[in-house]
Amino acid sequence: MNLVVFIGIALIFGSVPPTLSYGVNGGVQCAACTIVSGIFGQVAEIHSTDILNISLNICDHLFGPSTNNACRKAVQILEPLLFLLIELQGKVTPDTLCYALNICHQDHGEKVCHLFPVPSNNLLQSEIELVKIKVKPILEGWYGTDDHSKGKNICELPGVRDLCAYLSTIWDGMEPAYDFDGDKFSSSEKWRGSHWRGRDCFDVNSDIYPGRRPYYADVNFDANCNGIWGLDKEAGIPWETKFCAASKSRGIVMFGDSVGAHFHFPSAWFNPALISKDAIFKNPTGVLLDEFDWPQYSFSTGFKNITDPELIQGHVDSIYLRMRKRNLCNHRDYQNVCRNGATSFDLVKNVKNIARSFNDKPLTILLGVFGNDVCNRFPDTLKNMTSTKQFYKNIMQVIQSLEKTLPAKSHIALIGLVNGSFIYDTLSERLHPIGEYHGNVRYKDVFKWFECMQISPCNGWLSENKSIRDATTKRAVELSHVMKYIATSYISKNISLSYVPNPLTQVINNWAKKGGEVWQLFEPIDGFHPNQVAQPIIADILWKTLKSTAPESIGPINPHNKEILKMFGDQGGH
Ligand SMILES: *[C@@H]1O[C@H](CO)[C@@H](O)[C@H](O)[C@H]1NC(C)=O
Ligand SMILES: *[C@@H]1O[C@H](CO)[C@@H](O)[C@H](O)[C@H]1NC(C)=O
Ligand SMILES: *[C@@H]1O[C@H](CO)[C@@H](O)[C@H](O)[C@H]1NC(C)=O
Ligand SMILES: *[C@@H]1O[C@H](CO)[C@@H](O)[C@H](O)[C@H]1NC(C)=O
Ligand SMILES: *[C@@H]1O[C@H](CO)[C@@H](O)[C@H](O)[C@H]1NC(C)=O
Ligand SMILES: *[C@@H]1O[C@H](CO)[C@@H](O)[C@H](O)[C@H]1NC(C)=O
Ligand SMILES: [Ca+2]
Ligand SMILES: [Ca+2]
Repeated sequence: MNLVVFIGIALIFGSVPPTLSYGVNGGVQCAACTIVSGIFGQVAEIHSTDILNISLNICDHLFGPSTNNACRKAVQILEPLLFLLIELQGKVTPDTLCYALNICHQDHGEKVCHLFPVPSNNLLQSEIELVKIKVKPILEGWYGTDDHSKGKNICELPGVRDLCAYLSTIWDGMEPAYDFDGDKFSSSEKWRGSHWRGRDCFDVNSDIYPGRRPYYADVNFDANCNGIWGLDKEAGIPWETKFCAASKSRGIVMFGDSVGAHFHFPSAWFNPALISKDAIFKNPTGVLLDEFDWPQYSFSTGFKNITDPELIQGHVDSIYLRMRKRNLCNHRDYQNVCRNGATSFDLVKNVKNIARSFNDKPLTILLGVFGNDVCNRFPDTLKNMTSTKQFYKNIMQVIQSLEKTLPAKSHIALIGLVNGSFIYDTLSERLHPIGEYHGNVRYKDVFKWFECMQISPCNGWLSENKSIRDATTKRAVELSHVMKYIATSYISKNISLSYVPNPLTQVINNWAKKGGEVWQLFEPIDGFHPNQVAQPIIADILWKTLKSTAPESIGPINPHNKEILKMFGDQGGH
């Protein structure tokens, strides 16, 4: 089985904490089983004999070609299942298979959930009984002959256990895995490295990192990693002093959730016709290490041109790039401190992961939780949303802890929540990628199925019931008002605050005005994260807002940019 997809889906679209057991009727694991069987069933239709080879091949891309990597072991354990999948394809739906495996089941008092169409629940039941006979020997091979009727956790299987452990380790912290001096900046890209924060130009000295003030004017070395150092011997002035001292240079932080981190699940991995192609699995490890996030291409801290078109395509523009262009002294001074699924409660905990001390250069923080405070997976979704009172408390707590650590003249831009009404309206009747091959699964089917298993990334906005969707929008608007209220009423001695309405409404309107379709702006797999088409448009709108409402947040244009370019070239790159 394709464990990459398995685990990716297990995080249901970047909106939930990295845990593999929640929901009812089998929850996340049932979802993963059904989706993976769905995709691999389609692969089996196209290249039936190659399915094992394709899986092993994916493992080799993931862990390097060695005969006993954790993934290969897992595939070998799951191999009998792959052959069953080939045998059953076209005869029963993936739901049936996962029920027969008991990964999906019907908990007491819950409905039967299924993603793919079945004529009736009775038929589903009788098919399940038939397939159960076929999977019995497989289950006995895995768990022995004792009672395997209870739902077992796939991560308990011998070969699969290592893989699950590996993934939970890499998704544990928000600090770089490779950071030899402990300053939270890294010299490698992935695993919370320079894709997330400016590259550490000397990773064995914690006094050298992006965003600090120069050390003795950076005459002897580049203490702030902006590529500018040394002495203008003719004038007897350090270059850093000459070019940057009066420039009001500053850094940028994106602090928030999966939207800020730019969550993206490569849709080629959902495409049975492409899944056998080598190119699309060129770098799955990197995707995993970055938690399915692509901050290096995001509207906030993106800095890199896209070079993996099999996985993601489009143009990159960001607040960081524009601040850098405005003042080259800002080079590498960016941090993306976002986590998939973060709510305002998580911000209170995650704020300590922002690397900035009182003596560093001032910072502009874009603080935005786009929806997780109103999005939850519970049946009584409205009752489980963050209240305005609690939201106020959380955001104030974040601001107050930042005030204690941020350099003077820092700025916090509070970004309002998204109005998610558009999601259901634009997607519900469209085919979901998992259903494209057979034309049989629409987004509304996926939404309903998630709701049924209580694993929905957002019961409120993905509900069939319009009054629930409207109530969700209402709460989001109220929480945005809280942010606006804080930004306009809270007086701070040390920092300034501003409110930025969520840019997505304007992004959608501008796009529609130009004749675009709304769905073209969002990730096809999950339907609500802004995709790479939307990212540069968000950057543009956000930039214009910041420039007009809080010009101090972006700083002035540095008149020395041309000289810096001439003297220091690409300033060491990113
Ligand atoms: C699997 O791949 C190997 C090497 O690429 C090849 O020799 C073998 O024939 C393939 N097996 C199948 C069933 O396609
Ligand atoms: C990205 O591509 C554009 C256009 O090809 C080029 O002007 C720019 O320098 C590139 N940026 C980086 C960071 O490589
Ligand atoms: C959801 O709301 C219900 C009813 O108010 C409450 O009993 C339950 O604990 C809440 N669940 C969570 C996870 O907040
Ligand atoms: C503001 O900065 C000063 C140091 O200049 C610090 O002592 C003080 O705690 C800060 N104020 C607040 C409200 O945190
Ligand atoms: C939210 O967006 C919908 C369109 O998707 C619009 O009809 C509605 O008025 C908006 N609600 C608010 C409160 O802005
Ligand atoms: C929609 O939700 C509202 C509020 O929870 C409820 O009162 C109403 O009965 C629901 N409508 C339908 C058709 O289920
Ligand atoms: Ca470091
Ligand atoms: Ca420097």
